[in-house]
Amino acid sequence: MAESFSLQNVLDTFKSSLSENKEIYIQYYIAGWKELVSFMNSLGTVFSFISKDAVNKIQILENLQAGESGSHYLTVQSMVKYELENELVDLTKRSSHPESGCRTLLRLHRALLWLELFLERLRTSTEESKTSVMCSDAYNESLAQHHAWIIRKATGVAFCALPGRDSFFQVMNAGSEQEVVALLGEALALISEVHQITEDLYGQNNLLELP
Ligand code: 1Q0
Repeated sequence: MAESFSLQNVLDTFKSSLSENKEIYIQYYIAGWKELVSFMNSLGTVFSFISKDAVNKIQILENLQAGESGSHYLTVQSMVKYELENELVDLTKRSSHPESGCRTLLRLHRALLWLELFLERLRTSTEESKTSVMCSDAYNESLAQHHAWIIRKATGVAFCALPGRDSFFQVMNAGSEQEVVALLGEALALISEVHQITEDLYGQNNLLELP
């Protein structure tokens, strides 16, 4: 990434991920996550276990896109159709397709809900609000239910190492507090649209609990 992190970049990449007919381009969806991961890496090594997993999932999707069947991995919609029609998804327990695109993207999709809840808390926060609390509240409402105890524990420790609200507002690189809040609103509308489209698609295909 050439230029430094900004919320605008994240917003722009997720914007590019939405096609005219509301399909989601995997390439830009992944690019959005890459932006977020690079930001997380700048927070310190306490977060390495999280970014390693995110990078691993991004890599799995990139490999699928670069592979022989890459053309089927253009959008989330085409991926779901292709993998289901060709029985490339482990539906009840991990066996012959432990790293399907569908189950891999589902993990990022669940994390996107965390991001949505966290950014909404940041947007409506006051100077006294603690990022660690906002972060763990958002986590408990989303990802935590999918994580084993040991991961929840490690995640809790990492949250305590988060910088304060001021640094978050600065790092978003969007100007004054009011400008950040406005941009957060814009980003949230988009992130929640992308999340909802994926949620509906996965729900219709019974993919929301993939092992
Ligand atoms: C800045 C704070 C970062 C907090 C991130 C919260 C998410 C916690 C996730 C903990 C993941 C623990 C590592 C392993 C988990 C896996 O077991 C799990 C399931 O996968 P599997 O293969 O075992 O079934 N994996 C996941 O749930 C995927 C987790 C992906 C997390 C991606 C997080 C990317 C973080 C981005 C930083 C966002 C900064 C937001 C503020 C930006 C301001 C514009």
